[in-house]
Amino acid sequence: MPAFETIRSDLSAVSNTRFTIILGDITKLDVDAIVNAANSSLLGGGGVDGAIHRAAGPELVAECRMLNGCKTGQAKITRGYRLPAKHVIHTVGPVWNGGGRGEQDLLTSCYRNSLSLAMDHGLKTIAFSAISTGIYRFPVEPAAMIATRTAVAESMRGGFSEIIFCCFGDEMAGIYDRLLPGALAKA
Ligand code: AR6
Repeated sequence: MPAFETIRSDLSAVSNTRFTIILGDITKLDVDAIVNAANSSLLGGGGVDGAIHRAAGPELVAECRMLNGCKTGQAKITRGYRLPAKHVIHTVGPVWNGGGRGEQDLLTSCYRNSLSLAMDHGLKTIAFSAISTGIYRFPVEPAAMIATRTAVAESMRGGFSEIIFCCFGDEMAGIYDRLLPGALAKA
């Protein structure tokens, strides 16, 4: 079985960035940066965070220890160590508490700040995990809407050759596949 499968790949006419939906394990992707759904300690955890730390090796947590954590909605960057990805951007998504506590704005900030950090480092290819949609319980459809719309909007600032949405499961991939064309059309 392949480590990942491309579901859709569309070139944005406006920003010249390719937007790709991949089904599979983000730790296998050979890109400039993968985006980790971290917690505010940045010292590892379950879900995709655990998978990334396991694949990157203990050097990753050693570098993370020097970062003094990260606030919800913010992002910090490290090297990728034993991962095929050159860097890891760690962002802390909001815990879903019904939607009345600024969760949507905080999730938008995660995507915006991750892309801005990548841009500051001159990175061209970036793959996002579906921030907050696992242990933090953010509903998948609105989360995917925020992810696709924010990434398309931020790509207008230029610099990215490819932005990947890495989906862990068919249902998630199907939702992104349905929403991405609309986000690109609105650009
Ligand atoms: N590759 C791609 N996506 C994955 C992978 C993988 N290997 N593994 C899981 N996912 P979660 P959160 C998907 O729970 O909701 C951690 O303990 C998963 O299916 O990893 O932001 C942190 O330390 C889901 O769609 O992150 C925090 O404490 C998505 O990644 C907390 O969980 C995000 O799920 C963060 O919770």
